[in-house]
Amino acid sequence: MLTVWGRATSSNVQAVMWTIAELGLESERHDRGHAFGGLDTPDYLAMNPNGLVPTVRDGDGAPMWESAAIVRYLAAAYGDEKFWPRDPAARVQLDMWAEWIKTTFAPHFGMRVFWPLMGKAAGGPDALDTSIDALKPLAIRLSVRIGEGPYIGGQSICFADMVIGVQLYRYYTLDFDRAKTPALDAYYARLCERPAYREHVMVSYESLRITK
Ligand SMILES: N[C@@H](CCC(=O)N[C@@H](CS)C(=O)NCC(=O)O)C(=O)O
Repeated sequence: MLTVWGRATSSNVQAVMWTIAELGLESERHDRGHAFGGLDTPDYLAMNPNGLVPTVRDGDGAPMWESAAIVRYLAAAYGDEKFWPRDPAARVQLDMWAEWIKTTFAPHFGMRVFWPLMGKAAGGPDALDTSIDALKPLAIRLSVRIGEGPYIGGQSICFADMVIGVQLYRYYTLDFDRAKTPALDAYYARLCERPAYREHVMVSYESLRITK
């Protein structure tokens, strides 16, 4: 049994919950973070000294944090060869895109586009427009890589899709000027057909809107 601490509106929690669901694993999730609080207690900090979500325990195992590391753990521990290729040379071709979206696309999209559109000060009158423009080549790069897909690794969904796909619900549902990326659009549409994606990733983020 996996225990997950973290609110359903956190994209990092969503990546973990989506992976758990795709792998058909049993889990229980406890709301923590944002309006739920609970990240600064000694007990929580003993599990995750960052005071962030998600935190996960697999049975009596040591607590894990960092969502992409947790996705990789789950994939390696419970995924089949398609979900977690055992050949490092094959796996890195997928993992480099998982790492890229987490370290290149997501920070740019999250901090410079998502949060300003959700009411956070954008840092100057043209900052949001500039950031939206700068996001376009990143989306095009990912779209070219996805190509016909249907998934990042080809015919079967894998661990890297969890890290990549979790970013796309907000990307496609916010109202802003996106790059023309037919292959990425089709990839997102395929993800939206997956029950586990719909349940764990297509979650309203309205409660995160900053109103003051
Ligand atoms: N790199 C970490 C980032 C964790 C993180 O920033 N989590 C956010 C939610 S997405 C958080 O805990 N925010 C504080 C809160 O929810 O109260 C990961 O991928 O797990």
